[in-house]
Amino acid sequence: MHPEKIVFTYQGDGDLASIGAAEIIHAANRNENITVIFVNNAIYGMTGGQMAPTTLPNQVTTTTPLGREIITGAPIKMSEMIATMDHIAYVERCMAADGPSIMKTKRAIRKAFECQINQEGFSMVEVLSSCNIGWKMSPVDSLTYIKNTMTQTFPLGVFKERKHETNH
Ligand SMILES: Cc1ncc(C[n+]2csc(CCOP(=O)(O)OP(=O)(O)O)c2C)c(N)n1
Repeated sequence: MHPEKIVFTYQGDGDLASIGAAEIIHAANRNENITVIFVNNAIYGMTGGQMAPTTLPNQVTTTTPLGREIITGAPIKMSEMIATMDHIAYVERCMAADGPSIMKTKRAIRKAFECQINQEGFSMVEVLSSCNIGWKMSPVDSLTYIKNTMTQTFPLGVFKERKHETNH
């Protein structure tokens, strides 16, 4: 409707990987020239800490009090899945766990917006993030959990970077 506008979404994992999973996959597949910031804290935080599709195996949530079992599915790796779409611009997974990782995340988000400004198409930055209340951990422990535990299931890195091409 307004191709001159800068458009971004800011979505949790409950939203992006579950409630809005169909929408994100087709927006990416259409190579919409938008930027998605995907805040993955592995639970539905706002509604009380229920299991999300990204919840880690054996992770305790309010709906998996004994830990997530495989019968409920394995953690969905949205960045890897979306990066299979060859024509999109950029997908990176970062974390917000300490000063350096936050600065790296900032650079990734900047790059994602530059893709959009340069009309290169769909860009997404996944940010592994804490929810210390939902995780029932101290804030400091939850940052350690991101670094040592979440990254085992959700490795950091660039999954898609299409250079020097324009989409439109
Ligand atoms: C279609 C729809 N279903 C249910 C809800 C209710 N709801 C609001 S926030 C939320 C949880 C969101 O979790 P997540 O996206 O992981 O974000 P977080 O709160 O963890 O940052 C839900 C289920 C909603 N807003 N829209």
